[in-house]
Amino acid sequence: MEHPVIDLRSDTVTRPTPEMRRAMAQAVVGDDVLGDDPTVIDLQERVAELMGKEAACFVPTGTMANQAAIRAQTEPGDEVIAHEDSHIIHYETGSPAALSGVMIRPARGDRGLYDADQLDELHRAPSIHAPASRLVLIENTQNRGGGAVWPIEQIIRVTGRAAELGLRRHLDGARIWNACAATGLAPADYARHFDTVSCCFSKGLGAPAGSAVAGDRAIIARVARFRKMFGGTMRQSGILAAAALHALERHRDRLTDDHANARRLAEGIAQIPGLSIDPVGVETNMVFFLVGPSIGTAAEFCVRLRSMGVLMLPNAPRRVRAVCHLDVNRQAIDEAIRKVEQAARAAVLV
Ligand code: TLP
Repeated sequence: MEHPVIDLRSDTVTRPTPEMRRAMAQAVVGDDVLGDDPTVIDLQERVAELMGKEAACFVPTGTMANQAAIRAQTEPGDEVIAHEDSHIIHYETGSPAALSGVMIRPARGDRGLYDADQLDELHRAPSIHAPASRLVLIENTQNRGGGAVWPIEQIIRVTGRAAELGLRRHLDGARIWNACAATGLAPADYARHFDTVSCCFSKGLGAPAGSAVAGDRAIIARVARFRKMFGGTMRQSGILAAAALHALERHRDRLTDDHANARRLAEGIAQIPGLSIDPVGVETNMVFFLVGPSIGTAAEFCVRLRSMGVLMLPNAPRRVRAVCHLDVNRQAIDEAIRKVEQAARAAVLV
């Protein structure tokens, strides 16, 4: 491609910084399947501490984190309540059904959020006929909801009601770091309302791979067992854990830069005829905008943008997603706004 590429497809596209690579190269490693990789042990202890939990388990991906947590807390025939726009429904290849044999009962609400009344509606009384309601899932930040941050009061209401109904609670915290950066709350302020919490190091934090699940010792022992069953136990994974530790120490504070860039991008896009977005809805690093009929479909618009060196992803027939991250600075965002404007103008002229 003739232009330098500005890749806004996801915050997963970041490459490790030279300092991160150095930390990886210098990592002291062992065999984590045998339980003696010191850097993995350090990371798990650090995550447990940050989340205010007894233990944590390092896993290769966010998907495995969620799926091992679901498997550890359910039995086949159980039901999990999750928002209809949640990542586990849309992007985890049907694995709750395939790996845990559970059904998902979708909750509804704006921006991927729902409230305690949904639990009263969706929870099933014990019956010989019905699936057993077992687990409630919240995603924070909520990806398809626009990178929305759950208000802590709403989390307290939903998880409080879940506890009253005897349901376990899992937080898909792939981007919990963004939620913390946006609100100033600590990870433990969120985690204390859940039995298990997953988090990712390979998204906004910029590590090449890795996620974790935190919880009490008994549940994390089960998560580790299912990690093994699902094929996710690794050997000298201290190399990856070193990247995660580096990211936790160095890349959390800067997430507010990504949020400011996302807001700037949204404000720029809001000025462009044929595209629509409310910049006030951009709370974290994700920007979702609508493509009007004069421009074509979201997919066509992304193809045109790609030819101009800007990568974004169509997320629905008329909806495009752009995500800000470590590898795009403010200048790149300003350049992206110019290209989006050119692409929109060219589309209208066709
Ligand atoms: N999300 C990816 C894609 O899968 C869509 C992205 O580009 O946003 N929970 C949430 C909320 C996520 O957004 C993701 C990844 C995951 C879990 C899964 O993480 P990975 O990709 O590591 O399995």
